[in-house]
Amino acid sequence: QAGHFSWEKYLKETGATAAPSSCFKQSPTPPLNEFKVGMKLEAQDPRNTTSTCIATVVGLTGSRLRLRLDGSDNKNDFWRLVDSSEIQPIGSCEKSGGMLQPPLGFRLNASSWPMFLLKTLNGAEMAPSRIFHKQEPPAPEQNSFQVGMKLEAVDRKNPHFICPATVGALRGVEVLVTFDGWRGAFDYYCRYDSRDIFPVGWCSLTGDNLQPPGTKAVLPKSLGTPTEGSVETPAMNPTPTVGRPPGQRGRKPGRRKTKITGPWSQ
Ligand code: MLZ
Repeated sequence: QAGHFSWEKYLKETGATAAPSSCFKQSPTPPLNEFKVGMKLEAQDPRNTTSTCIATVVGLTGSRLRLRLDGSDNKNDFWRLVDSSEIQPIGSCEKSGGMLQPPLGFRLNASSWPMFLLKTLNGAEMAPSRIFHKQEPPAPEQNSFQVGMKLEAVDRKNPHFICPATVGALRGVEVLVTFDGWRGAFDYYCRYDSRDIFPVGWCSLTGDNLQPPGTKAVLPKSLGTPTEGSVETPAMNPTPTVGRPPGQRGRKPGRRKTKITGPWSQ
């Protein structure tokens, strides 16, 4: 299913243009991913960004790593580009005078952290420093996106997915990322230099898995009512994406309908 989406045809059909790669804070040639499942590294705790923690690579997808913080559960995995500044080799934290912290939601008693850390690192397969990328690509000088331009973007509600998207609006240094075919349920604003947005063709270059656009028609605001006659795909999305207040659209919290399986799961 995913393999059948063609940007070339899609851009023709929609008469849209791709955002030029100079708009993005991404490397023109995607960074090589030489990590292996099981390798350990240091990562910022996404839920507590002042903490540096130990993480294990639990999956690989294109230029991204699926990471799990050691001592955390398997419900809070997160994805990072291999050239992210939020990951570094084990030992970096100590070198710069810091201390490794337990993740938010550490499943043991806080007092057992030092011993847990010792055991975790003992005999661990540490990702070698040479496979890390020295620095993130530079950010473009300004927000040069334009409304209507197409791109590929991480679905932040389902961050294992990268999906076709369109710039829906501009707001200073921010861009509104709208997901094609999903009627707004997954849309978000991000900075123009966010690491979650990529030029058209990124996934095919990196081997990441680009999702096809959704099948829900976006109607003009004046016509959009909870009963609009759009193409529904009940198997994919049994929850209506309109008719609930903004901010509560999309999947209901805590009720994931899609079981995540695939090359990214352990
Ligand atoms: N079918 C799932 C995932 C939707 C992904 C949309 N990405 C823009 C759901 O409805 O939650």
